[in-house]
Amino acid sequence: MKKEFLVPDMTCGHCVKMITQAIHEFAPDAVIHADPKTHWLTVESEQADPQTIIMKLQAAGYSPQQV
Ligand SMILES: [Cu+2]
Repeated sequence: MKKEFLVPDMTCGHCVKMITQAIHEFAPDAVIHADPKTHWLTVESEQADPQTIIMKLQAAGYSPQQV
């Protein structure tokens, strides 16, 4: 299943790395596309539900919005 988020404070490659790690920690199957220029984050995963993704990214210091 594919989930899309807008993460305004994902602004560089470091953010992309941190966000990718935070998601892979609980959903190793996730295929992640993250673009720091558009702040768009796409997560394809059977394991990761949107609420958990938002919670984990907030814990990592980011402000994701589901779109
Ligand atoms: Cu950054």
